[in-house]
Amino acid sequence: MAEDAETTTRVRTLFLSDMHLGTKGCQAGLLLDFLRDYDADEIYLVGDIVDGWQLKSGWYWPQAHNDVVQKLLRKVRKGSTLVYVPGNHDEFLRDYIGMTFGGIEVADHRLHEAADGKRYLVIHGDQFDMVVRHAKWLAFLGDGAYTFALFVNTYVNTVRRRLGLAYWSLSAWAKLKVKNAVNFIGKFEELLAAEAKRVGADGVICGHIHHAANRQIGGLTYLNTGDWVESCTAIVEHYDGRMEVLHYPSLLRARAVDAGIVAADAPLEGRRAVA
Ligand SMILES: [Mn+2]
Repeated sequence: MAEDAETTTRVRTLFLSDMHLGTKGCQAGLLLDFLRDYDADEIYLVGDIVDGWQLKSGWYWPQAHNDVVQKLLRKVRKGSTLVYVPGNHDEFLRDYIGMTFGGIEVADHRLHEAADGKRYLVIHGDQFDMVVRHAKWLAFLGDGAYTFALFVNTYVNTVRRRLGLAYWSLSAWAKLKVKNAVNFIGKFEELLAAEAKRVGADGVICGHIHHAANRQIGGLTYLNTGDWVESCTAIVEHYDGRMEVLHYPSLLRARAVDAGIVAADAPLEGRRAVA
């Protein structure tokens, strides 16, 4: 029933990130429903789709997580283009950048041209963790230090992976420093917008910090896909090039209210968890 053309919304592009499949936090049920509701010509998986770090410390792979993968593969078979931009939790895929598997392309980042001609840098965003944390020092040390921090960030994560250490998470770290979390998110957003400008794009579409957004920063469009652990959000590009952040629990509630199933002031579906 959910596959009916009537109930499926088709969009030009769908951007999803931070599903963290392979962890108990992943809201695979809601994600499956979302994937039944939306179809796209092109799908970008913007990193942290499968949580390789978590799977290494104990296998957790329920049927629903399999279903999500099957659902995505099915969309590819039916003609959707799929680009997988790995993040830090699925960085094992970074060894396969530039390769294509069964119609799925693995890319470190990508310039996406929207229907209105706007160009967006699509990147997970963890590459900037080190810069966010040491912003003051780097500003003091200058341009070379910035490039060096980007390099060190990648190197440190690779070494941690080889040593079998747990991943280091910017969002978890920022949340511990609650007072500063807003500053860190702001800094992350500014840096990603600056990177888009540096590569000559009009905006950036990233994930990583589990904080969906659609805002203008210094004349650039900053879009964040959010996640499927806490907020259950995605970005869609409509056929006119308009970008929209979808908060799926809100969409479900609006539908239920329309159908008279739920009162307008009922709480949102989906639980809150700590990433
Ligand atoms: Mn990440």
